[in-house]
Amino acid sequence: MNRHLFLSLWLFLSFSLLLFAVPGEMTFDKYHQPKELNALLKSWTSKHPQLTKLINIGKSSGKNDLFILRIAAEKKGSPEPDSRPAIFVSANLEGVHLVGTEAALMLIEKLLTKYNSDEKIAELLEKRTVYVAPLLNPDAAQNYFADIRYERYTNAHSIDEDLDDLIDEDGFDDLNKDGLITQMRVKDPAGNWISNPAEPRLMRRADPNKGEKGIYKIYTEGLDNDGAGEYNEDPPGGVELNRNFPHDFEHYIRAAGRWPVSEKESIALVKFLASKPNIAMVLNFSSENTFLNLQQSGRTRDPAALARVPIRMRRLEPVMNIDRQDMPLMKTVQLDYKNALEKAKLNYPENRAKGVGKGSFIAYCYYQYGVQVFSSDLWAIPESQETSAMETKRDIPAKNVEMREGMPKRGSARKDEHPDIYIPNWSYSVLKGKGFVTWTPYKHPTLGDVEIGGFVPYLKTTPPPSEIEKTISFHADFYISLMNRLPELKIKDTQVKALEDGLYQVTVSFTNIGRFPTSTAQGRLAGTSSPIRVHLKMTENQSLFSGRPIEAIPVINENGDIKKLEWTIRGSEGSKITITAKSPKLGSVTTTVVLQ
Ligand SMILES: [Ca+2]
Ligand SMILES: [Ca+2]
Ligand SMILES: [Ca+2]
Ligand SMILES: [Ca+2]
Repeated sequence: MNRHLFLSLWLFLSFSLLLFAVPGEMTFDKYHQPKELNALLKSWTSKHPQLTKLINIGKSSGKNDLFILRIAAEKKGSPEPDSRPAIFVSANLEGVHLVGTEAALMLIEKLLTKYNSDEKIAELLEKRTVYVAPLLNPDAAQNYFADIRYERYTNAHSIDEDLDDLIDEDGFDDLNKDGLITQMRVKDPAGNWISNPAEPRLMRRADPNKGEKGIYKIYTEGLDNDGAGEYNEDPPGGVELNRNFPHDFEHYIRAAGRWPVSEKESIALVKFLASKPNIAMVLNFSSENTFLNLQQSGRTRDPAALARVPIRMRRLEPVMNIDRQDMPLMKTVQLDYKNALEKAKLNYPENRAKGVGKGSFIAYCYYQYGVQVFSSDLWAIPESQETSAMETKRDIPAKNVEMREGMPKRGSARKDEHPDIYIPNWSYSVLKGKGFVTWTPYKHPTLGDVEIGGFVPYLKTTPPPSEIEKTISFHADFYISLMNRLPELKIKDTQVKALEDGLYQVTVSFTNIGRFPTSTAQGRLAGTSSPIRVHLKMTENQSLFSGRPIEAIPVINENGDIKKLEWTIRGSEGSKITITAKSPKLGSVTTTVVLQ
């Protein structure tokens, strides 16, 4: 082949490859930085103007934009998107749950790109509205991409954690210059930590009942920057947003905020929800997994606090349990989720699913905002079949093994002795050891001889890039299937019966063909789920003999439950009456009957 021809062909080919590879194709094999995410949202809005609207609900403490993407197909004749029954999808309020942000992005992508090809998605977006907030704690999430990485849950609202009149004066320091903030362990007779006899990489508290005595103190990697005797006691940032909501709020705990919704992000979110009474369901991504654990886990965070309240005073506490009437539905969805997980061959260790946290966003959404709420954590470190700790011993430095001397001898590390035992094994086999920093000696200016090491930040919350796509795709599909289950109000039947003296009996049957009831029992209890209001519109020469012109139906259960309303009306034969039923979370239905 002519050399020039070959060269130009080669150039042409590589150029066209470049052209085809770049546009549009979204991949989910990395975590998107907040600024990339914002650019993505903007590009989606310009690419799909008929389907999207970008809503800015304000800025975080760190002056990052808080975006919500509204997705709804605007069609002639269908109601305006903000007044259709809606679903709110929230992600990454915790800041460390980056995989939640990716799941929200994939959900958006699926809805937008499948609108033209998938009938169910088209129907969903023509009937309903989906609001997606992919990153609700940008200040904290930013830290994953920082030069020095540490797990951060707090926004940038600086607070004085240790009340020394200095703000953010003592944060973490990357002493061994590996770009990660891990731990320091220091031999100290007053310490109450030991390294696990069979797995010296892992630290746990010594159990005096078993004759163990602590030999280590543990600190987060850093210096005593202000020389006040404590280490890293006041790092940058302040409030954990997913503890800053009103339900079961932890007063007097600084990380939870000074009062419920004290933070820019949380108040913006609550205001947005309040302005949208059409939101009927919240689907959330956080470390809380309500499909596998419905408990109010915040409850057990501090058992001592629980014991202080006398039983007769308990009723003053916030509601802590899913309402009995809401339970069967939750159970049904849980079962569907588990079956779907199994079908997708996604192995999730159920026993590690976290329940709902105190002051968390989803606790607020269910108990006070009063809607259906589901949350998934998307991923957990897989627990392989009892990998023996002995197998992984080869990467334990000999020096650490020496430290086992003087401690009770154990054959192998058992799960009940150290529930985290599977993590180093997984890190070793899947991450090729990158999940754990081997304990290495370091000369600390004030603590003296220490060792720096431990789990790398984000290990437990953040799947490795190769594992992102499978789980987020599964969950995006599952969430879309839940959106399709929303209640749907229909008029099933109307009957008119002529009585004597120009009186007519009008009966209308309303039904709900969706797979969720029209309101939650908790929402009715909290007074936040409005009933279905039925209006009877009569003409001047008609009058109501019995029944009321406006009726309220508190709830119609799922799967075709029926509620009947009856009126007796005086009017002339052949005249018409219009009956309309509506609720912000259901939209409206109308029928006209003829008196005859
Ligand atoms: Ca201090
Ligand atoms: Ca301080
Ligand atoms: Ca380090
Ligand atoms: Ca200090």
